[in-house]
Amino acid sequence: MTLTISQANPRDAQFIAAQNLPLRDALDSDYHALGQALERRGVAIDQVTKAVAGFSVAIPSWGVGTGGTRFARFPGLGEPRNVFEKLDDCAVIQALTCATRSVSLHLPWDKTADLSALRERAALAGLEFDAVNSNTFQDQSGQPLSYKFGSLTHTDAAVRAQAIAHNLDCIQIGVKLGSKALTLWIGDGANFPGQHNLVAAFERYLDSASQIYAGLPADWHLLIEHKMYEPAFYATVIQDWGTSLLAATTLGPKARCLVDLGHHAPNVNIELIVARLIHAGRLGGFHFNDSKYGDDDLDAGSIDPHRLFLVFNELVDAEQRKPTAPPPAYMLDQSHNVTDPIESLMRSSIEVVRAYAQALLVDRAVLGGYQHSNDALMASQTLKRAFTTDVGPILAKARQLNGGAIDPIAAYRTSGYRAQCAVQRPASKTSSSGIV
Ligand code: RM4
Ligand code: MN
Ligand code: MN
Repeated sequence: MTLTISQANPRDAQFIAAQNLPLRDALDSDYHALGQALERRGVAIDQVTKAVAGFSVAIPSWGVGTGGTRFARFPGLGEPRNVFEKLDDCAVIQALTCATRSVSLHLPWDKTADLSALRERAALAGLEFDAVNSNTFQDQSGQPLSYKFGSLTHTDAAVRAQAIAHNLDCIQIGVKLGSKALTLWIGDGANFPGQHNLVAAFERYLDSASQIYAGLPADWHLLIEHKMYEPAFYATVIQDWGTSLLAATTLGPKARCLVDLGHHAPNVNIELIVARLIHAGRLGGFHFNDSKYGDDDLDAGSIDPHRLFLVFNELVDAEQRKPTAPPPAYMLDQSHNVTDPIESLMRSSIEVVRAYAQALLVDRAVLGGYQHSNDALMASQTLKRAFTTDVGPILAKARQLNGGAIDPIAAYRTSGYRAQCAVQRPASKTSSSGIV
């Protein structure tokens, strides 16, 4: 890819308006045509656009750096070198897409001595802080005890105490930033049969997690994230939604389950898991990404957009049945190894919003009728009709109404932001960017 050398600020309202100008008329006519088609289906397009314009998915701070695999990482140009620069990149994504109003931090990757400056920088960019993520899946330099054989479930109480203290620290930092949740994902598990006592390891988890739970402020949630395998290859302690739900119900009402789309066995019906967690009143959050084989962390909607739609179909169904229930925390969780992370995050947020918009188009009264009369074909057709509707004009109109770009990726490329970063942010060997 060649980089455009230009000095435009992609966050500047005038720059965005100038990019939108040549696209405006075509959008208006596409939007009008879609509005007419939807009207024939009894749907008022402006209502859908309004809901879409209010939707937001958080950006993972670790997503703006280039990711890698366990084989290699190929750093990108102008990567953010600290949390402030990560926020700057998030601000660009938000300015152009207007669908990413918050950032999810990972600690200690995003550690800074000046939390009030960080909060101020975020406020200036119109960004808030979503859930904070703790990290006890790797050792940090200078850390007294190692997590090689686990953290919250380690056999040594001193290691568990160190991991608990880190999580309590994360809560304190999150409080100062205005976060309302701690996401707990641990890599703990066994590589070989016999390595762990499977029952005892889970009991140690519950004991440690309850000490973290006790440190939660009254208006906070603990989001428990499960993952089937990796880094442990035989028996991960919090491996599936059943264990996650068991932990949440044992810990108390502030504990909820977080579903990362990449953390399941192949062919698992994720929308069914979503439905069960909604039933239990314990669906606390989402990490969106896409995958073909495992925890691939590919761009949301890039492999299986239909699954994303089916997940949103459950979420919208729940939202409409119980409008007072707080929605789960929506976050992206991806690793961008071969693309410009800003571009991947922009298109991923757009794909998440697309699935939401498609789910809003499902005629739920009609669907309920077909379900009741056991008309399997027409029930599934009702979903398909919503999924196959091109909601692109609604998404673009919502962005435009919010002051964003009709075509965010084109505007971003025209701005030359990445080339500007390449000059301003010379590569540093100690960069904490990305997942390796
Ligand atoms: C894990 C999991 C967590 C994320 C880390 C970096 O696989 O998805 O949410 O914090 O990766
Ligand atoms: Mn995740
Ligand atoms: Mn993951």
